[in-house]
Amino acid sequence: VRVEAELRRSLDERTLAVHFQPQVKLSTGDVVGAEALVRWRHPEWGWVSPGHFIPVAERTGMIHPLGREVLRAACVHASRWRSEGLQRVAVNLSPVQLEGEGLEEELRESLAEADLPPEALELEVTEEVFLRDPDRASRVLSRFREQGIQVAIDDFGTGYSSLAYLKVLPVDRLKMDRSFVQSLPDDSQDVAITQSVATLARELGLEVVAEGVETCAQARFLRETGVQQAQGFLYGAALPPERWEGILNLSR
Ligand code: G
Ligand code: G
Ligand code: MN
Ligand code: NA
Repeated sequence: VRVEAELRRSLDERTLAVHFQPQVKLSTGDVVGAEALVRWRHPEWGWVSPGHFIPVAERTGMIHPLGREVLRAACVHASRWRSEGLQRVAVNLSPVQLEGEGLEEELRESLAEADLPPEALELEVTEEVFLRDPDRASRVLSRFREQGIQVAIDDFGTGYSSLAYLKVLPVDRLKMDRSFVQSLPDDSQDVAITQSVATLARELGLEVVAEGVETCAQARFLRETGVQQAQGFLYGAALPPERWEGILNLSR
C-alpha cells in the first residue's frame, strides 16, 4: 500500500525517469538501438527496481499513465538521436497496456509529437501476452505492425507459450533471455539453445538480440552463431538521456 501511494505521488510529480540501454550490432559494434527502461528513485528508499513496482502499477492501473510517459520520452529522445545514427528505440509493453483501450491512440500521438517514423519504434512484449488473450494480442499487434511499428518478443524462451504465435503474428525480432547467455560459451545446453534460436530466427526471417551480454567471449560466440545484435553491461547499462550524447558518435 505504501508502494502504491508513493508511486502515485511520483507519477503525479513526474519524478519517474526513463533511462536507455544501448543495443549494438555485433558485426560492427555500432549502437543501433536503445531500450527504454523506467527508473524510480524514491527520496527515502533510493532506487526501486521495476521488478518491484511494475507489478503494482499493473494491478492498480497506474501502468497506463506510466507507460504513456515512457512512450513519450522514448519517442522524443529517439527522434533526436536518429540524426546521429540510432535506428530504433524499444519500449516495454505490459500485457495490461495491450489489453487496455487507447494504446493505439497514444502510439499515434507520441510518434506525431516527436515526429518519429513508426519504423523507428519497437514494442517489446513477452510471450505472456499470447497466453492471456492470444486472439486479441495478435489482432492489436498486427495492427501496429501494419502501421510500420516493429514488434519484439522479450525474454524469448522463458515463457510457457507455444511457438505457434510466430505464425499468427509475424514479429520482427526475438530478444534472447539473458539466462541463456550467462553461461556461454561453456555451457553445452546454452550453446544448443542459442544455436536453435539463431536457426529458428534465420528460417523465419527474424533478427535476434541477445540480452545480458557481459563478456567478449559471449559476444564472440553469439556473433559466430549468427546472432545479429546484443545488449548488456559489456556495452553499457541503462543511462540517463543526457549521458547518451557521446555514445552514438563514439560508436561510428
Ligand atoms: O533493467 P531493469 O531492472 O530496469 O528491468 C526490470 C524489468 O522491468 C524488465 O523486465 C523490464 O522489461 C521491466 N521494465 C522496465 N521498464 C519498463 C517499462 O517502461 N514498462 C514495462 N512494462 N516494463 C518495464
Ligand atoms: O526488459 P528486460 O526484462 O529484459 O530488462 C532488462 C533487465 O536486465 C534490466 O533489469 C537490466 O538492468 C538488466 N540487464 C541489462 N544488461 C544486463 C547484463 O548485462 N547483465 C545482467 N545481469 N543484467 C542486465
Ligand atoms: Mn525488455
Ligand atoms: Na528481457
